[in-house]
Amino acid sequence: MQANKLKKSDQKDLIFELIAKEEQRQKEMIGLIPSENHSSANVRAALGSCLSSKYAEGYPKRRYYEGNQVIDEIELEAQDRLKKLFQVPHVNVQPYSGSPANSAVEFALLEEGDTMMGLSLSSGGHLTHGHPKVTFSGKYFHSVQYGLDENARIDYEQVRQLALKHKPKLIVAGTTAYPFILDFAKFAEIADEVGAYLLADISHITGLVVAGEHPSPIPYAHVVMSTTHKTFRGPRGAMIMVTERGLKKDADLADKIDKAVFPALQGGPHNETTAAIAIAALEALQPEFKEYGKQIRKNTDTLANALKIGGLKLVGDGSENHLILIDLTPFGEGFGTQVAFAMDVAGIYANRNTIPNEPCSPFYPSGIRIGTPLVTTRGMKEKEMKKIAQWIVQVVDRIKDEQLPADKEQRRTFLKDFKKRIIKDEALLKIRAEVKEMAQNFPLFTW
Ligand code: DSN
Repeated sequence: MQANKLKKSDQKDLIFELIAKEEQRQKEMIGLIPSENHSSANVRAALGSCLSSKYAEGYPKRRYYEGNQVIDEIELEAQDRLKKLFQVPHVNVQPYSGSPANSAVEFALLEEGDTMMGLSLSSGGHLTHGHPKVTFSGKYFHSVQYGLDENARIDYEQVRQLALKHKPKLIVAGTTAYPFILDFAKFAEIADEVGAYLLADISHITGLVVAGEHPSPIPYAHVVMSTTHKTFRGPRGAMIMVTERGLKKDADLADKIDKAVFPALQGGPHNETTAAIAIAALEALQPEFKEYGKQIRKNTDTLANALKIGGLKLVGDGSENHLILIDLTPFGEGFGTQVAFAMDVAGIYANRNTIPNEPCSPFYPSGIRIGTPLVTTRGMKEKEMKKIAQWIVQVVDRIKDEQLPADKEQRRTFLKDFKKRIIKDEALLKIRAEVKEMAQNFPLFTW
């Protein structure tokens, strides 16, 4: 009980010690999770501000609480900056994060039982894009999932055939583990052919779109949704944009989206996040942001090539965005868990991930998902990417004999024992020391 009492100064609270510990971890390690990013001091200052003390249910000038004069100005400014950045007529900045935002779009556009289409999770899609049985989108709607062709690219002919057959009301073009460019024009052509709405979920690639390093969905999609904390480099949050094309298809579209976010699915917006999104939008409007996007692409290509030179196989043989999927099947099926854990011991954190046509299982996947948004924000360039690739190759080589037992019952015991042993592995700890030495030279956020 004593330990739970507030100390004289909040600064001595254990939680602050843990925050400092996490900051140190981030500084000493190399983050390759493609959906994470470091944000600026200004973004973080807004998140820790008095704005979180205020309720503001409703929209600017139409609130259900008094005292929102300043909050209104902040939300309108956030909307204006994003409208300018993306050249769209309508933006909603209130969704709490990506999944609530996608749920809101689906709730706005579909009735229970209506058909929607999205990329399957195992092909690099997202849970909220209609993953069957366990998700809102898969349970309440009739979900049809499309997949990839033999080159690990979206199979647009399959998308078209499925759309013609099932006549979806909504087609989602969006990914979470897909290393290639999305052809929004092709998606729009298919959506138009069957009269569907097209939702582009650009959460992973927003920063690249802003920087001109990925084609923009704005001329093609009716609704564009994105989280704000990935390549966009803002706070944890999301935005839903309605395009001119969307308003042409459905004059009430903006109103439907707003009503789905509030009051249908959410209560009071997180004003501190709204302010931080506005700050991130201003940062993204600066010419330096384009340099950031360019460097992400250079870093990803360099990392991908160096991994291939080191003997690793990549899904689709490379990357056209910020993300790389390493296919570990040449070493053995279901090797992703061991590699992700060993990389973490060596100071490099990433995701274990399924690969297309996963031969093992989502619990024991055969791939690793990595990306360069975090390291690029830290100011790392091609030289560092080559070094990181070498370390990853060394880690894989070090543990290549640590294969999952064929017997499913024995897998859990094997992994428990593997983790216990590998956390003390001298070769991996030596890499960790080298990683720390390099990482410490790079602040978390450089401009
Ligand atoms: N969790 C996000 C990602 O890692 O891609 C998707 O929601």
